[in-house]
Amino acid sequence: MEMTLRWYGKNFDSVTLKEIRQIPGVKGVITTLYDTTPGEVWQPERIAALKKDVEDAGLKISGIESVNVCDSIKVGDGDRDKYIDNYIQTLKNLGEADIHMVCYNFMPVFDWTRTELARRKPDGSTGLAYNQKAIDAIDPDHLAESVQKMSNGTVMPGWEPERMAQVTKLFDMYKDVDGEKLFDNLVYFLKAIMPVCDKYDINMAIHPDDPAWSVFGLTRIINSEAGILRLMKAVDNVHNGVTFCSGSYGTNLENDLPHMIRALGNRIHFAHVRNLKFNDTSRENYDFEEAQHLSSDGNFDMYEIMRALYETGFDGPIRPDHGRMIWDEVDKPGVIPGYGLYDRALGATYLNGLWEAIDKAETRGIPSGLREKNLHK
Ligand code: DNO
Repeated sequence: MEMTLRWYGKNFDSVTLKEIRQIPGVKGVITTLYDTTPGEVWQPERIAALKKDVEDAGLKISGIESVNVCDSIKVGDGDRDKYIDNYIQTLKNLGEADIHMVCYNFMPVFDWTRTELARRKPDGSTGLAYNQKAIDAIDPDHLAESVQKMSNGTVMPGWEPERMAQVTKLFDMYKDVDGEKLFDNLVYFLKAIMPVCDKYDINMAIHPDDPAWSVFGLTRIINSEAGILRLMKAVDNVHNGVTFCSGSYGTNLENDLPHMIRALGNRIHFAHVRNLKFNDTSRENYDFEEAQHLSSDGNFDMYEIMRALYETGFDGPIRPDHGRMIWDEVDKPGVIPGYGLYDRALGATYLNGLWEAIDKAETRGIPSGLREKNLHK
């Protein structure tokens, strides 16, 4: 595996490439052209400039998160083929720049959803949290205002005010899109882009729905082992792969994360590894918060997750995921919720430590016989 950190680009991120370069074991960044609009072609000069920024800092681009898919493709309207052609052109431009992993999602209207961006923990740090009652209290007709109130002025990617201003129109676009239609539109999109992915060896890595269920009555389909394996089968090409995000699939405690990793095997092209702490699992008041990465701080066994990745021979980019705000970082301008420096750096170091320990146990002959396990190929 290749340890990376997400970086939003020099005009958007409060974290610098120099800082990232100083985190032990981090060799690459996962980045994007954050100011492009879904549907637009990424121009070769802009990709080259981004690459130069990263390489001048002694790092490499390990992948893109995200080339967002526009709503026309998701709902399958009359413009979708035009936008798919644009997406193919963007992939070609990325392939020619020697970039081979692209993360994207297929969630209707919203990307990830949290109800609090700065819930205070006993140690004084803050982190993102989700509470079902807070979601249920939102009147979908006044979503834009509610989101603004919830987020206290900071904005989660995908929830920008310009987008929220159009939320009624967006909901309208999806009114006839049920799970089957969304799935068919996703398959249509993937089949159309596979030839360019084959040509340039680009691994597409779909990000799961976060949280792993429908929100505000909008259907969601990439949130369970059965759902993701169905997609792998429907477009059975190794370039049709997965971002394995423990913090997203893990929101639904019925998802057995190590089992899913083994079932997906070589279709995992990118991993987001983080922990969650559940405070209430009753349906009405389901409540979880994003915890420190350590197993002992949350509900996931991070060792088992890393071990499952190791056993499948995972060699793609991995990143620590959202971090808490610690050491007064919250006061830094431009910090994107969940994407400060310090806690993510601690996460990277912890994950590297787990990996080293697993690797040494394996290569020094501590019993396992694990590699021969039945993996999905
Ligand atoms: C949240 C992220 C997501 C992810 C997109 C992929 O922090 O993991 O926003 O980047 O869903 O397209």
